[in-house]
Amino acid sequence: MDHVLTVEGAHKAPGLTFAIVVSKFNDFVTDRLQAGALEGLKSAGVGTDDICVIKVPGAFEIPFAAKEAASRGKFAAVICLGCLIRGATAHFEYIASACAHGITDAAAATGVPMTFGVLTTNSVEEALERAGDGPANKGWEAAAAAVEMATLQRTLRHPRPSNSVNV
Ligand code: INI
Repeated sequence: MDHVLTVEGAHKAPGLTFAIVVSKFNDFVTDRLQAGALEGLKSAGVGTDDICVIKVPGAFEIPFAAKEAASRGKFAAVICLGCLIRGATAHFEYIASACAHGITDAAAATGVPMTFGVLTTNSVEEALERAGDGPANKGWEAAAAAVEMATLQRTLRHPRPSNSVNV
């Protein structure tokens, strides 16, 4: 097989700036997702001064704040964190769908990568399982994906001569 040019993001992003949009609904879970995201960014070499945490009431409000933050042109990526628990949420499907589509639309409209750390679980137990310590925490996972996408975008926009073919 001939060499195929492959471009991917990095796992470190020192000097890049990130927004974390966190919903306060079910904060016994989202506080843990936020802690995981902060740990994930720290392990990627992102400085505390390069992180802005933005709090919103619920998952439904995440896309609006994510789009506003991205529109400032200051953030390399936006990490979106929330928690919807099916058993406790009559309109679970509507909010989950609006949140996911809203974040997708906001990223497309602004050209700023956004990652999805919004839990949609059947129970409190399932939510807490995904918000524990270490890289298995979905906030950490969303932060790691944001680092990868922000650095991927940087590479795609400013390719080095050696990897500039077709990108
Ligand atoms: N928001 C959540 O983030 N998680 C939920 O489980 C939830 N429940 O259960 O309803 C929830 N509702 C609030 C919603 O996101 C909005 O904040 C509210 O409808 C006001 O617009």
